[in-house]
Amino acid sequence: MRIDIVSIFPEFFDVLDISLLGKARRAGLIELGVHDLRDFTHDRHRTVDDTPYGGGAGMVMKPEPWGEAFDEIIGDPGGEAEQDAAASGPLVIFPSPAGLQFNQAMARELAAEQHLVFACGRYEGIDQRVVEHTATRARVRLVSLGDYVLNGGEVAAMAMIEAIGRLIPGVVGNPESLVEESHESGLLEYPSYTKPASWRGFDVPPVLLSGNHAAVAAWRHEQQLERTRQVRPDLLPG
Ligand code: 6GU
Repeated sequence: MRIDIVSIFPEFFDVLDISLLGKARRAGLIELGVHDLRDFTHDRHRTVDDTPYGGGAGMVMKPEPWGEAFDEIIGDPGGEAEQDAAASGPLVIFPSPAGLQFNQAMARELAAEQHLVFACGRYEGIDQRVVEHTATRARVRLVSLGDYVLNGGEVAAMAMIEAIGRLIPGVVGNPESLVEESHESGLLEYPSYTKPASWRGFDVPPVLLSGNHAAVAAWRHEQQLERTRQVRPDLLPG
C-alpha cells in the first residue's frame, strides 16, 4: 500500500520509522510519502491560512496550496479518465471531527486500498472547496476519530494509519493475533495472563491452567460478553 500524508507538521510522522510500521516500510509492504503543505506555497512567509469569509474566530486553510499538493500526489486525470480515476485511484481522507466515525470495520475496508492520501488540516479547517474539487478527481472521505476535539488532523491520521497498517497482510507477523482482539468479533477482548501463576496474592483463573481447550474458549467468550455488557453495552445486539 502507498500512503501519502499532507501536513504543515511533517515531522509528526517521523515516528512511523519505528515499531511495526517502520518494519513494514523497510519490508516494502507500506510505501510512505510525507509532504509539507508549505512546500506548495509561493510567498515569502509560506502562508497556508487566511481569515474566514463571513467572519468568526480562527483561521481557515487556503485552497491553493492544497490544490497544488494534490496536483502532485494525485495528478490530474482530466476529462474522460476522471471517472475511472475516481473509481480506481487513490482514496483521499480528510481527518475531521465532522466526518464519519472511524472504527475497526472501516480500518479493514481501508486496508484493502492501494493508495491512501491523508490531508491533515489545522486551525478551523480547510476551505470546503478543496474537498469538493478533490472529489472531482478522487474518492474522498471525511473521517473522525470520535466525539472530541483535536488541534488538527495529524494525531487522527496517525491513529488511522496504525489501525489500517497492521491489517495489511504481512505487517503483523502472526495473523492469528489479529483475530481475537477487541472489536474484531464485535466484542471487547478477553483478559490475558502469563507466568507466574500466582503474583502478589493474585492468581491466574484456574481454567486457563486446566489444559481443557473447550473450557478455555468458553471462559474467554463469557469474559468478552461480560466485559462488553459492563463497559460497552452499545456494542451488543438487542
Ligand atoms: Cl479526525 N480531527 C480533529 N481535528 N479533531 C478530531 C478528529 C479529527 N476526530 C476527533 N476529533
